[in-house]
Amino acid sequence: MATNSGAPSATCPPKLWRRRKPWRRRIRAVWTAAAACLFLVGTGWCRADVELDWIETWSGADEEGWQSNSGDMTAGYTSADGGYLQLGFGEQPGPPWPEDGTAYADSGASGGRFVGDYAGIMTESGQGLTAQFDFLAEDYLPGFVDLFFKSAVSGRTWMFALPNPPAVDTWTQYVVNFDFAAGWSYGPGATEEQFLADLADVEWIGVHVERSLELGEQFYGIDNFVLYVPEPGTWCMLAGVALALLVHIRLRRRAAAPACGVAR
Ligand SMILES: [Ca+2]
Repeated sequence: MATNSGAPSATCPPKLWRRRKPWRRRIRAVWTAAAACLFLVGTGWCRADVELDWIETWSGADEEGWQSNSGDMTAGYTSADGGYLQLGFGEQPGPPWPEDGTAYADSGASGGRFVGDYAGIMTESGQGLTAQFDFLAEDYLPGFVDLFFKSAVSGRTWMFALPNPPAVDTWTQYVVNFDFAAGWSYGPGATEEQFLADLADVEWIGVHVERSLELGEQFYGIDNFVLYVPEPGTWCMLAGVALALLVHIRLRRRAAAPACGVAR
């Protein structure tokens, strides 16, 4: 007489496993996937600090936490052109003085998406990290435009000099690689070893502007600021998709397996 003792056989899994309902297996699969994702975040594969490919468009009707580090320059929201961060210098009585300032994002700006461990991203991706933003000179061409970042590792502020925009009232896109050889420096004696070490903890990143020597009030703009390197984000997305697909395939195969005398 055939019995259902629960003992494993070549065609049927153990009784306890066979008694589990499909919805319980699905819940367990979801918990497994969640644990895997937490593991990936914990080991740095999916970074929680720097958010790659996230674009600050200033479409939320405020400064998104970005601020000016200088009393010479204001950093405020404007709704013009769909919203951007507007940097302003007041009228000077003369003689002209090259006022400057940096509009920066720290851990309190844009959800802290632009600060953290840049070096880790570069190591994991095996490629460089890139910053990109659009810049507008509304009335006058600036004296200088630079990309700055301050490292919490050393306290040093690194600078990358950008070419002046070609014309006023036209948006110019700047793309800057975090490649020491491209021209990053904090001053005499700067080395690539220091640069890479300092990228391990970026305290803030920002756009430095020195005003035109014209005496009149003048405004500049920043928009669409983003950090990106394709590989890490794409890798995690693909890993997540592959994991979900694997779970789905296993569930489908188990659902299609012989019932072995156990009601489902
Ligand atoms: Ca915008």
